[in-house]
Amino acid sequence: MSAETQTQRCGRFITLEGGEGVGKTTNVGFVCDWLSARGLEVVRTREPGGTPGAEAIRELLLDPSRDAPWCDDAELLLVFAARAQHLAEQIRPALARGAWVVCDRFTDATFAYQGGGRGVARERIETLEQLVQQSLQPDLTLLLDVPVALAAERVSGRGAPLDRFEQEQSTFFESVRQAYLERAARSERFAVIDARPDLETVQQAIGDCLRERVAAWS
Ligand code: T5A
Repeated sequence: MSAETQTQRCGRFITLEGGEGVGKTTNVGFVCDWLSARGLEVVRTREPGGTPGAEAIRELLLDPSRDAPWCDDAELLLVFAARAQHLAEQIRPALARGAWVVCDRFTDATFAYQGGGRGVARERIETLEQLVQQSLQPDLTLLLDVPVALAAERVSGRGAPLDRFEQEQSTFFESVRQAYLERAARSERFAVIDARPDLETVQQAIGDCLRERVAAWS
């Protein structure tokens, strides 16, 4: 753990990541329930969003009815503007008081979507990551991995209107998936969960992973 994390916070920070429709939102609930059942204070949140200001930026980012698309740098800056507010108002205070924060997406999504998907250089993202987060990183990132075609079936199965990202082509989502998997291969912070099977099997795997990691932290 970094010097900052040792001295300025005592809660744990868990993120769930993956492409569209892999089951993050469904399983954030499972992780929160798992931790709450062990008597921990849990804060459930998401990105982009998590605070009123960051949720307003989320609307700007996801709105499919915009006449002109955001340029890549504007999209990147909006993502980090939302994150700065979220960290200041929600995540850092929660961690400082000892709560466990469970977040549906965080900066790995920026490396996957803006980096892998849009082609923004990794160094540009890292510069903003350093500016906004300093040394703060998740303690554990559950990467839910599903082939793009299966994830698309799950998204369309929900029958909800598609947001601006969900309207991208499958090549975009293949690049996003690849970027996530490459990132996960480079860091022990990640646990890659095969999210293809039925929900019960996926949640068994997530529970096993949580048991192992939480035991290692105590
Ligand atoms: N973004 C975000 C960036 O570009 N950069 C960033 O830095 C950040 C933080 C946010 C968008 O913003 C972009 C990425 C995103 O496009 P979002 O709402 O957080 O949007 O992300 P989505 O992926 O769009 O969220 P979804 O709700 O669409 O997908 P989930 O949460 O992965 O999937 P979920 O849980 O809703 O499940 C989808 C369906 O599948 C079923 C569920 O019941 C549901 O119907 N399901 C399963 N069915 C069978 N078997 C299983 N194992 C199943 N698991 C779930």
